Amino acid sequence: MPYLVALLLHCLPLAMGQYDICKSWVTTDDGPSWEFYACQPKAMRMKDYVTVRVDPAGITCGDPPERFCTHENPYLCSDECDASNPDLAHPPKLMFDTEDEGLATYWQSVTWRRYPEPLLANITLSWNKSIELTDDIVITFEYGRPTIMMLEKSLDNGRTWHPYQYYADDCMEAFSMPARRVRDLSTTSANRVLCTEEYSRWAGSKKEKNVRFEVRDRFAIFAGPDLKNMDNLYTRLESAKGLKDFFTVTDLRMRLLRPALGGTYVQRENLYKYFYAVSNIEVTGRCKCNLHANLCTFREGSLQCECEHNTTGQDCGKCKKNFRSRSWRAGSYLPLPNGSPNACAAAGSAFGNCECYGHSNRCSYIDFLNVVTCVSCKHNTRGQHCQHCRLGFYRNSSAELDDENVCIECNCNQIGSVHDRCNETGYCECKEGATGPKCDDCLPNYYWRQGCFPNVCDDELLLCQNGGTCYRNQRCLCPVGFKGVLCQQSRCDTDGKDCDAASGARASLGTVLLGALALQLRGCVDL
Ligand SMILES: *[C@@H]1O[C@H](CO)[C@@H](O)[C@H](O)[C@H]1NC(C)=O
Ligand SMILES: *[C@@H]1O[C@H](CO)[C@@H](O)[C@H](O)[C@H]1NC(C)=O
Ligand SMILES: *[C@@H]1O[C@H](CO)[C@@H](O)[C@H](O)[C@H]1NC(C)=O
Ligand SMILES: *[C@@H]1O[C@H](CO)[C@@H](O)[C@H](O)[C@H]1NC(C)=O
Ligand SMILES: *[C@@H]1O[C@H](CO)[C@@H](O)[C@H](O)[C@H]1NC(C)=O
Ligand SMILES: [Ca+2]
Repeated sequence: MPYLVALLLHCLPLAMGQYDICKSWVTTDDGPSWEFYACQPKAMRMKDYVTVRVDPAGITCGDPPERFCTHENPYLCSDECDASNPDLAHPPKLMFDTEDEGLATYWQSVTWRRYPEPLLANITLSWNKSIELTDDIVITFEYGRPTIMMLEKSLDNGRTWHPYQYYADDCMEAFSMPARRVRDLSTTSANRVLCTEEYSRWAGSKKEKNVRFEVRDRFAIFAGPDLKNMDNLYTRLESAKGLKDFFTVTDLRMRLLRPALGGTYVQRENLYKYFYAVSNIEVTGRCKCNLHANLCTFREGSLQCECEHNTTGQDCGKCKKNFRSRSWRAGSYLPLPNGSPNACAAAGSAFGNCECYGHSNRCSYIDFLNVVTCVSCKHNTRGQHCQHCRLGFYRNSSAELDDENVCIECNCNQIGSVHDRCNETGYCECKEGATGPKCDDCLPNYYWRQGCFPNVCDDELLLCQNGGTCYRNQRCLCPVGFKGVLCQQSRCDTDGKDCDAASGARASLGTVLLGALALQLRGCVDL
């Protein structure tokens, strides 16, 4: 029975198509064991998981209620949009509902009654998850497709936006770009952003409703017209720089820049027939899981990969804790047909037991020591297993050994410390008089001036005398007539000339001081 299960699982990759399973239990000569493969989730209807935002405020019709006409019947304006009436309202969510046969439900904008001011609307779709497109984006417009619009995409949850495709009935006029078709692109230009005129010309509002972003046509450049040769596409996705990212989005934005005109000119006398109405936005794609998951589920309001290969994160973009003996890598479509899982490895399991805690990808054998050692330890680590911190760094006690933040810089004060090394708790070795973890403070009775120096004067033991004042513990400012470190010495003691000069300054001194000075002066004259 176990053999049968093994056999069944082993056959699954073929039965289910490429990259559908992440691992299987296989029997080899050494007995049964797990085999791992690159894997990806199935493509899904992404409109079911999207959040939408329509800008600017007030662009949705019906508040206040408004009548509108159609291009087919421009003078019979009997249709009404009223946001307060569910039967007549056209809110954004109707772009993502499931349509009943034949009855389109749609979001609708206000009419172009402010012409010639442009009628602009942004429809922004957000998934809060990277998605890889697998089929065309199809936007369905009731009552005519815009004559100018633009598709933009974001790869970073809406922080930055990039043009994806331009659409106009005249590309040169609208965007100063030549009109091109995706079908004419080549293998080297498969990810070019272009302007197309295929979806903007007037063809009767009932006839051609769809605006496409042609994912299949771009895939077909590599995989052939019926996408039969997917192996070639997967090979190219691995090797061609930027090609995978071109089909990856977290957000999409349709910038509607000019509505359908139904003719060459805007008829000013009947502006109620110009507006946007979108009944459906179809986005088909799969969660981007870096080839480390074959399931993607909707949890806590967002899509999340169910990561295998001991990876974790919304996109399986990092290794699980304790599985960081080498750096994380995405799985690869190559070699065909099962790809490489590039699984994260448990501590101590890879590289012939040379553990590097994820700080190095390379080990080397040192012959004369007979040891295997990690090479080029990153993140300021060092040692045979990158298990120590480099000199000038100390161990972050709240981080695991395989954490990128495991080593913290000592940051010793260059002047106050003996060298730039510190002990295991980050304390630097201080020069005389300096203190603090980084040696940037002075001990009591020391003052800071390009290092710590013993106080010359203070308020306690080293008092300035004879009315002198202590300047920043560095020196006494002595009254005229006194000198010495603490102003303890009269200038007259050594040099009679200074005494005369001092008498001229009497007026500027306080009375008490003056008395003392007068006494001293008298003594001086007596001599
Ligand atoms: C639409 O979005 C673009 C940025 O992608 C912004 O510059 C523009 O002002 C927006 N237009 C409206 C009508 O909100
Ligand atoms: C986006 O997804 C992340 C990861 O699942 C989640 O933590 C975050 O709350 C989500 N943000 C929003 C706005 O839904
Ligand atoms: C992931 O870790 C588990 C538990 O240690 C192990 O059984 C499994 O084989 C690992 N998977 C891969 C792909 O390395
Ligand atoms: C220490 O490691 C923790 C856990 O990784 C991190 O959050 C913190 O920022 C690190 N501390 C410093 C000072 O780098
Ligand atoms: C580091 O130095 C400080 C200050 O000298 C000391 O208090 C601490 O115990 C030392 N830590 C270790 C681990 O030696
Ligand atoms: Ca609809």
